[in-house]
Amino acid sequence: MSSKDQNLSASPGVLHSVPAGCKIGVVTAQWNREITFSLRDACIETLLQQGIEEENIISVLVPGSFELPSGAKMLLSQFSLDAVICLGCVIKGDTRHDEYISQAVSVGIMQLSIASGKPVIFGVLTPNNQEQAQDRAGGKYGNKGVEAANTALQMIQLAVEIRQKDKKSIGFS
Ligand code: RBF
Repeated sequence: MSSKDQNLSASPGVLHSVPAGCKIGVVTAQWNREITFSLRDACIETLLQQGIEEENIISVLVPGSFELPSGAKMLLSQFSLDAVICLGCVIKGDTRHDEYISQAVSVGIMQLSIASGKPVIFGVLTPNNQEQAQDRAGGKYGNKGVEAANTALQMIQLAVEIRQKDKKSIGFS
């Protein structure tokens, strides 16, 4: 399904209550900042609305999307986080730079997530042009920052659910 068929600000999953004291990292690329700062603001707003406390949201900037995985790794090494959200926007240009960056970032984020055992969320737009980016950063297709925040919260809930199943299986509650 393309983002044209789905408003990015509408969560596809069901959100229950977020566990108290959750700590979430947000890493934002500064390239195409008029887009990425809009993703970041909508992302943080969604986390706050869902009950994450402001002091438990650690937001940092990296130069470009290529640096998102290393920025996320630095945050995970320094803080005890429940999830990290990576936000960026890689716009197609005259050369194939966008393919190299997008490929490296998506693989880097996935590898970090698996290696760390923590959800690391891919909140990166890969549009063909500025207009497509704006459509997905608060325009007609919603805001990918909201989708990324909701995805992080759903993954945190999954971790809680799995811990609860484990407690039940060894005789607790
Ligand atoms: N970073 C982005 O986040 N989005 C882009 O659209 C983007 N385009 C770039 C185009 C070129 C030609 C170059 C050299 C870099 C671009 N970057 C972009 C920056 C990249 O993610 C990274 O910060 C730099 O390559 C330094 O490692």
